[in-house]
Amino acid sequence: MYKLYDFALSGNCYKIRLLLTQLNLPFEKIAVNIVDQETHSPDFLQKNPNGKVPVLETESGVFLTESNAILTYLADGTAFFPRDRLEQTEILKWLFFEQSSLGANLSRPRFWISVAKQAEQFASLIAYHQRLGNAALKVMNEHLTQHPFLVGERYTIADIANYAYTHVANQGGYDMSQYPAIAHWCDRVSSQPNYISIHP
Ligand SMILES: N[C@@H](CCC(=O)N[C@@H](CS)C(=O)NCC(=O)O)C(=O)O
Repeated sequence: MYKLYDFALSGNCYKIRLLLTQLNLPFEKIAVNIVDQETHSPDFLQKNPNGKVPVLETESGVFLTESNAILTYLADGTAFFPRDRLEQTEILKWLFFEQSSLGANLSRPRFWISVAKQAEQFASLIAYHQRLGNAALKVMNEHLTQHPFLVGERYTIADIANYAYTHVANQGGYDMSQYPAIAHWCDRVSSQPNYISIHP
């Protein structure tokens, strides 16, 4: 059985919980508290020298890291990552978009505002990330006015990766009423079979 080194509030960990569940793959969750710096213990650093969750341990004891890389590993050979070369490239484009333009700009304000409750202390960094995050959300919203899902008119790991932090962006002070196409897409994602919420 897979073992997922997991932090419950993390969108990056949620991506993996959601896909494992939608693939009907059983897994054991091992809680790692990032607030208490557990990702920097010598034992954890053996699993991921970069000191971050999620980490997925395979049945043969290999430790996989980087949430979007783990998604491609799990989805390989399934409808969540279709074989077509162009579709795969489009999916990878949205996985890289999430890592380079979206995820951290949504997750950092969310962490400071809703988890650490340090909004005042981090006000200027929050504003910096929100400016970049809004630019990325605008790109997604425009794409989703023309398409029901990010790639190939169907639900794939591109949607899972980008949904994880977008659907809770309001917790990072984002005004999501500016993005109606994203709201409809979130409804389509949450209606998929075997959907689970980010909240355990
Ligand atoms: N690019 C990585 C980012 C992982 C990441 O930032 N994980 C956070 C939780 S969401 C973490 O473990 N932070 C602890 C730390 O950096 O000390 C991924 O997609 O997996």
